[in-house]
Amino acid sequence: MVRGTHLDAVIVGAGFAGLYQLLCLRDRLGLKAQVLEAGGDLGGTWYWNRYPGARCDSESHAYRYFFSRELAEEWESTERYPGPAEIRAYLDHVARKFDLRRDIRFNNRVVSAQFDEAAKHWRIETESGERCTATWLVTAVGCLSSANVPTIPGLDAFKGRWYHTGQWPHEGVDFRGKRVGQIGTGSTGIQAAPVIAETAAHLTIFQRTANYSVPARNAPLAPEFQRWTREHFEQIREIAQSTVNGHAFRIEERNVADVTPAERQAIYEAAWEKGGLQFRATFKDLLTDRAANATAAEFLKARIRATVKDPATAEALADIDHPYSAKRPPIDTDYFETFNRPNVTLVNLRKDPIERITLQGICTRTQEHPLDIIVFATGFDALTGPLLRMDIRGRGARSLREDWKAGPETYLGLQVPGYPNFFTITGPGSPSVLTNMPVAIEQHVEWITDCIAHARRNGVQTVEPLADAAREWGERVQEAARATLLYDAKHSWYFGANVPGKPQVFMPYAGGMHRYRKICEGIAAQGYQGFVMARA
Ligand code: NA7
Repeated sequence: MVRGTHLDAVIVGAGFAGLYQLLCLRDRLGLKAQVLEAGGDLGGTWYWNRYPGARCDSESHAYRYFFSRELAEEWESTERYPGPAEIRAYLDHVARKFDLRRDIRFNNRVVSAQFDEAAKHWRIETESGERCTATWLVTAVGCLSSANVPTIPGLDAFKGRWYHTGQWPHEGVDFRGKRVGQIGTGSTGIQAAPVIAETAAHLTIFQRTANYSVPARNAPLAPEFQRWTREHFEQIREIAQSTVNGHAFRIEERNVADVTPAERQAIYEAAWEKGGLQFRATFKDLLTDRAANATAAEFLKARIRATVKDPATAEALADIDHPYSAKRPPIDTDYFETFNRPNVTLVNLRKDPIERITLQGICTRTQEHPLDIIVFATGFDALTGPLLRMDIRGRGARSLREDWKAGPETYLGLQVPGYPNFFTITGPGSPSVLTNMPVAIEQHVEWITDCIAHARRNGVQTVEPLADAAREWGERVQEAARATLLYDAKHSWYFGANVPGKPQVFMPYAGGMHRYRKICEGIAAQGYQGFVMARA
């Protein structure tokens, strides 16, 4: 239930971003604020993503809030990478500690928000028809929360069950004795397949784009490491807040060409043994120099060939068409080993594309694959999807869906021209998905909080960016991407390429979290340059 008719602030979403934004606006600024959340409980991404094998790719000691040392001392992570249940428990702990639940309304999906120019506030409506108004509207809807179920003819008539990994049933899915088809081999599919294969009668994996993966090497955390992370809270925070990606490890200063081939091989082997996203931090030019990147790519392809016993399957898995890390690099637990199981088959969609779904299964060009269950590990309508699912209207009832037809236009990924008092936490145009998310979230939440505090102190009624500032920022976002190999993988979801009809624009800011943080700080210090702060 939406309480009251007018609020100072409405925050949409109760994940990492929404909780911290509520805490900042309510307890630090004293605002009457409320969170509206579509799900039945806290968690955001982790409320919905409960598929088999789901686990965060960021390490536990970095995938957390850094605003409170006390909080860090109270919370004990149990594994190297947190799973969805542990993340939800952590957020529940945060909500209890700061008494946040009393201002969160669950099962309230926001469907529309319109800026009322005369009253200078937002009119917000939920799916059930509840209405409220708010001076400030902050979206904390996540970047990967709008499921992408591809339109494949025949799905409606499929006699079996089908699921999208991002909308997984809370009671789980029983794969025992079932013939399962999994479409998608991104981070999610790579996590899910080994676990599904353990119980399914047969698992057929439909691969469109072959992918690199590095072992995650998840394990219970040793008490000494847990103690170390508590004792080194400030150092870990300092690293996480000053690195390119917001992780608690630094990218090595060396280039690939600085070492001999033998040294390079030893470095890659050590990183492989260590496991995780740190593999891409072994050399500083991996994402900027094609030849450098090719050495990592070859190392990883050789690992696939050495692991997968069937040569044709190994070749299909190693036939990767983009530089390492140019698409989001997955980490895994026994993914390639899974293809050595007798109950697992790979279908290479590049050679044998899906034509339709039949009553009994999936029909590719050459054959029908009979299935009881189809798992869509097909990703998300990333970054813009969760925002555009709502009908957001700014000045003159202009529509965000219309304004972003050719791609998102934001200033710093924080605000949109023509949409006053509207802030987008980790919105398109900010580092967002290229980072360890909680670090990017904290930076945005604190910046937004300071901006609102500044506006209130100065009698400012509306804050919105200049159109020119947004246009120039958009150019900087493209420029930053072009300086990296991320720009080479035109078929990645960073460009929106996974959703048919979506404009092909590189969406996140690839210039680095450390640089972005300084840009935002500088803009605020110069009196919010590029923003219009209107008093009337
Ligand atoms: P991703 O990374 O978008 O992966 C989705 C996968 O599904 C990928 O292999 C896609 O192939 C495949 N896909 C998507 N649509 C289709 C169709 N129509 N047919 C066949 N295959 C398809 O999503 P994830 O959920 O794995 O990961 C999202 C993020 O969550 C991840 O990056 C982390 O940040 C956490 P494609 O590569 O597009 O050819």
